[in-house]
Amino acid sequence: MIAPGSRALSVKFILPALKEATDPYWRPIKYSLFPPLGLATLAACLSPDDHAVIVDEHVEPLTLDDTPDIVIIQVYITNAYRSYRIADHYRSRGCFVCLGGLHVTSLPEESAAHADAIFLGPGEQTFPQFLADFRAGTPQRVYASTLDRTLERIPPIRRDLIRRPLYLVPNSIVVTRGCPQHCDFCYKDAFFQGGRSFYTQRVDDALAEIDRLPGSHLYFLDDHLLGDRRFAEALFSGMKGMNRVFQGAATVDSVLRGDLIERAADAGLRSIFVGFETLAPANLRSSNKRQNLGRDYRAVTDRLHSLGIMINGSFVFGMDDDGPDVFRRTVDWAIDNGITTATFHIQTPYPGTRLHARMVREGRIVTGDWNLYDTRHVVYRPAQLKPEALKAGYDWAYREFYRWSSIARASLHHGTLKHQAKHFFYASGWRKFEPVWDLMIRARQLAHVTPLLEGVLSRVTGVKYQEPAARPAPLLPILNEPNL
Ligand code: B12
Ligand code: SF4
Repeated sequence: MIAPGSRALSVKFILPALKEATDPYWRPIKYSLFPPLGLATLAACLSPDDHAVIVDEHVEPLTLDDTPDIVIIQVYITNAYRSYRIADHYRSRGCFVCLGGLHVTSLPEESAAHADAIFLGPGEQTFPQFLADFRAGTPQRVYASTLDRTLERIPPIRRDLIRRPLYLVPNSIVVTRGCPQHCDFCYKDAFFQGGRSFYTQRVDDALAEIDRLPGSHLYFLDDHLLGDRRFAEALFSGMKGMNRVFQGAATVDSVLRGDLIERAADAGLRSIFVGFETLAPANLRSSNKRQNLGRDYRAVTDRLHSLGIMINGSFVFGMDDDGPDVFRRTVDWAIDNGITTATFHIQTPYPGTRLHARMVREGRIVTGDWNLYDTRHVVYRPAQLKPEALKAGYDWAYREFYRWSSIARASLHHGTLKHQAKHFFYASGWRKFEPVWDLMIRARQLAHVTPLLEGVLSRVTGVKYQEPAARPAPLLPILNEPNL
């Protein structure tokens, strides 16, 4: 191993690609969407003299014949095996290898066998500590993020290390960490164990970060952009006049509560990822998705449509209350309610989650092959469905939702021609023109798509948000529902 000291370090940050790069489900466009923000966040902790490079194997080749002082690898469950092979390779070349991320936090012992140091939880506090230890010649084997988690006073993310032309959405951004909810199937509680599990940047820092991003389009990758009302209100108020259009994610209840969603729309929110997950209350109860219980999903879609916000609905198949009719019911509901794009998942018990612990207790996990934990394969025994029926129903749901006739039917849900056209082009562009996307990616022409995307995300309603005192009447009766 190279002896550490006070000299400048060479550090290679790697996001390994998954095995599915070679399988029929591989969709280059999905993996050319967002740059590796987590790694760019860590790179900001280096000294100005250090030399850093970020390689995202989803969009560029990874060369393995170098010998940096430190190799940092981000491990998701579906790239875990590839991550370990790369880690073993660099360790055999004498490099110091650090593994971190969601999968390492879930299964530290498995990962530790391939690393000189492992990192559990978010890295904003542990990585600088490691760098100091490494320079002092005393790196530890395990760094666990627990107390004093914060996004305050962290240096600006190293966007200069991101090769923007390789991504459709180079302006992705995260201004919070975690989520205030506790769904049993979610990675969140395990990853943030032992400390705060939902916290935000300072609003000024978030606005400064937005200001540094060129163009007008932004994609917030936060788990729940509306999770902290005060933060979100201040953020949206600061964004007014910045001439941005943006996309983000939030929960069903947060869309219905108060007037945050109007403020978001007014600041430029044009499309939102919403975790509907299931239409069955029993499933919501058994997965502790309490924030969705008793909520009127239709009111959510109506409210978002009235504000001209497109909806990417997330739905999970194979929960214990799901029978053979779940696929047709869910797809029909999504189309009938004008959902713009849908993300379907086969329920996947991630190690570290309460769902996984329950499935293990009940003896229902059928494979520990992490490559299959991609929400497209059945890795457990469903309660009511045969595994083949679950897989077939999932495939059917995607085909059915994205048929031309279904896209047209869902588009017609909207009142104006402009709104209908926007729905139609966005939904079909995302799913129906894959060969064109592939060509653009290969020709490194993704930057030319951004203006198109910004055009599609332009405002379709004339509704402008007004502060409550200036507002003559509620925009929709539902907004003033007292118990929401
Ligand atoms: C953007 C995103 C994607 C992008 C990935 C883009 C990219 N280049 O990273 C795309 C669309 C490709 C994607 C695909 C998938 N995703 Co995804 N994705 C996300 C999302 C929404 C945001 C990631 C992000 O940028 N976070 C913000 C940054 C700042 O945090 P971070 O990346 O975690 O990095 C921090 C720490 O992890 C840590 N860290 C990470 N690595 C290391 C290494 C070291 C050494 C150290 C010190 C620290 C450290 O420090 C960083 C700063 O705190 C997350 C949800 C989430 N909120 O994280 C899901 C998420 C990561 N995805 C998930 C899944 C399941 C998938 C898919 C399998 C889903 C599917 N059916 O397609 C695929 C496969 C992905 C793969 N590569 O294997 C799950 C992962 C579950 C798990 N246990 O692994 C998540 C958590 C969503 C969820 N709620 O379930 N995804
Ligand atoms: S609301 Fe979403 S991000 Fe939050 S705990 Fe539930 S699944 Fe996870």
